[in-house]
Amino acid sequence: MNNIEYNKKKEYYHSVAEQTLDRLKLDHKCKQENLFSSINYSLLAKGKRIRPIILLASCEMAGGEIQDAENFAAGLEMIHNSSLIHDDLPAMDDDDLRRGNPTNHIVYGEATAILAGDVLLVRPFEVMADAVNSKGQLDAMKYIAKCAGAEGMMGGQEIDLKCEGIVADEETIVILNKLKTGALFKAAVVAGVMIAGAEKEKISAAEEYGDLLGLAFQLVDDLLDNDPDANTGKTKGSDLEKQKSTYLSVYGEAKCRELIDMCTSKAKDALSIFGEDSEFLCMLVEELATRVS
Ligand code: GRG
Repeated sequence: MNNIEYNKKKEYYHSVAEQTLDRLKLDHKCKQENLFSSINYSLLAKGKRIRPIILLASCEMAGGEIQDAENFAAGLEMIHNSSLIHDDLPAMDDDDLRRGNPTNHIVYGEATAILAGDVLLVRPFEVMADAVNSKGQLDAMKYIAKCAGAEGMMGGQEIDLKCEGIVADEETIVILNKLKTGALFKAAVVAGVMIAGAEKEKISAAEEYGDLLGLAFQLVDDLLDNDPDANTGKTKGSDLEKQKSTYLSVYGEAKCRELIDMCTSKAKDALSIFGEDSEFLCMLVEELATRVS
């Protein structure tokens, strides 16, 4: 697959994600329209949509049909958006800029932002349940729930909050990032292959790729948070200001870059069981390693 074919494919997955989010959005006239508006303010803002892109690509890589994965891809993006809204709240990271826009609670107030985040956590299970037609899809829904919950992203956030203002050790930093950021990436790849009905070895390969991609993604994120030229759409240097231990503070820039290369190469190896069908996800992990936003 050359770069033009890769970009075309990525644009296709991106448009499927956007169309599905649009199809599933809540925007009818009712008394709680303000809540719908708050939800759509965050959900329909320009995100990179990496998690749904990965889920759709992973389903195709394992021989599945895109239509069977659409609601799961959109559901996962909703959960991601729920976590961003809650993460930005004063009780958590207290940020006022997200995707280049004022954060949800700045525009709609804290109480409505909490509700918008709550809806974006339950609505996914409604839209995924609507689409369940196979054991693989049911397994995917359960896997996504586990990765989002206390043993996944939310558990990682709890560790992160406890680490504010202290110098965390390397083991803690690795676990917190594996859960907080890595779990939803792993959910994306694994749910995709489950929906396709893949066997155990392929699910294990997807888990390995997801863990490595998540690690590489967070390493890059920590570098970008500290790079004045990077376009992150967030307030720069907030980790430093909140005295958070990050990969950058623990390893330094040179080792972070070394680890990004190593994770990228191992992630590609992990997908060898899928042969040529893994080309898109191999190119994606490479692109994410060199991203600037
Ligand atoms: C209520 C679901 C829920 C969660 C509560 C707040 C929280 C627990 C977890 C926070 C998890 C979090 C914000 C992790 C950071 C993950 C991360 C690297 C986000 C940035 O992802 P991108 O770059 O963002 O894909 P875009 O804007 O492109 O979607």
